This record gives sequence, C-alpha cells and structure tokens, in this order.
Amino acid sequence: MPRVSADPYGFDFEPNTTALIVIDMQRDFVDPGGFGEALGNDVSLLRRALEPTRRVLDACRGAQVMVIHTREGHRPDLSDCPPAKLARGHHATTIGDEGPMGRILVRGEYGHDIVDSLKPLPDEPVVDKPGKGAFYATDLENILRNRGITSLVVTGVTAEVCVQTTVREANDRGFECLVLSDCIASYFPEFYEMTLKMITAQGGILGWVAPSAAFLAALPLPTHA
Ligand code: C5J
Repeated sequence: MPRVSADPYGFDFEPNTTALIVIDMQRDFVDPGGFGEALGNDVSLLRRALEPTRRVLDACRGAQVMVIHTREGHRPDLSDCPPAKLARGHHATTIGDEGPMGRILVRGEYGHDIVDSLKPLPDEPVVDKPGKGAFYATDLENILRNRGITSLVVTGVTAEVCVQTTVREANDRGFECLVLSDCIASYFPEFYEMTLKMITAQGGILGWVAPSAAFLAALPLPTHA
C-alpha cells in the first residue's frame, strides 16, 4: 500500500478507495473582485494554493483517483441561505448582492464557479453546499460511500473555515483525511498555521498533513493495459 511521508506519521492509502476533494476554489474566494476581496481580504494569499493544487489534480486524474469539487453558494432566491449567515458581519456587500462577477455566492453566477485552472471534468462530481462543511445538506457522503471511498486527500480554501469544517465532518464519519499543506490557504497566515497544527495535534486527532510533493511521490504511476 502506498505510504505518504506525513505528519504525525505515515499516511497509508489505496488509490481506488481514495478521493481528492478540491474545496471551494471559486472565483468569489480567490479572484480579485470576488466576495473574499469585497470583505477586505488579500486574495493573493489564497492564490498560492492554485498551482500546487493543479499539479495534484492532474496527477490524480492520471492515476484514476476519484476527484470531487465543492462550491459554497446559494439558490438565486437565497431560500437556502440562513438569515443569520446573510446578516453576519453587517457588510456593505454580501451574499446575493451584485458584484463584479455577478451576484455574490449565488449558483450559476460567474463568480460562484470554480477557477479555470481547476475546472472540473464532466465526470467529476461538483457538490454545491450551502454551508461551510461539505457534508452539511449535500449528497457528498452518499457519493463517497457508493464509490467505496474511505480516504480523502484534501485541498482548497479557506483553511480554517470550509477546509477545516469539512475535515472535521469527514473525520467524524470515519474517513481518513490527508490535508496537503501547500494546497490549502487562508487570508490569515496565523489561521493557516493553526489549522495544520489542529489537524495533526494529539497523534492526528483530525487527520494527517503533508506537502503535495510527498503525496505525489507516493502516488503510484498509472498502469497502461
Ligand atoms: C468562507 C470558505 N471562508 N470556502 N468560505 O466563507 O472557506
């Protein structure tokens, strides 16, 4: 079984029971002019994760590892957006408002979609989620169980919000999570650092962390018939 050199110890995985999950790599979070920037954040801090994630995505596709993408967002009538989420922060621009890339975090809008460099292939499930965790109010668990997936390789943004919430949800459901340190990012460097520490604390209380190079080194090369 392949083993990734990881923190706090080696992460063993079978490619055919492992899925790569790419969390919320949406224009609204990572591109200038999106929701993230409207909230006053420096999106360049998130964009660092794009290129390493693209390399992992390419490798997983080549090795026939299942790939799943998620998007945070809401129906156009915002009926699935809790009023508390809408009101939170008293921001001048919020979910559903018109932004430079369409209505912010609304499904079907340009800004809600995944960035071009990580665009899903037609056979890769895209899970639309109204919350921070990818399991809440979605069919993600059903998809993973139906495909016999037991391990997740986790990438995406933001580290301390949707990535960490999803890892916690996955861990509670019995999935083993390897978080790729250079493929996740946060607007807040200290939150990024603490997210990695929280995952691996106490012998890997939530999972494992490794740089993408360690995962790529362990991923078996595709076999051709
Ligand atoms: C946030 C996310 N930060 N995808 N969403 O609101 O982490």
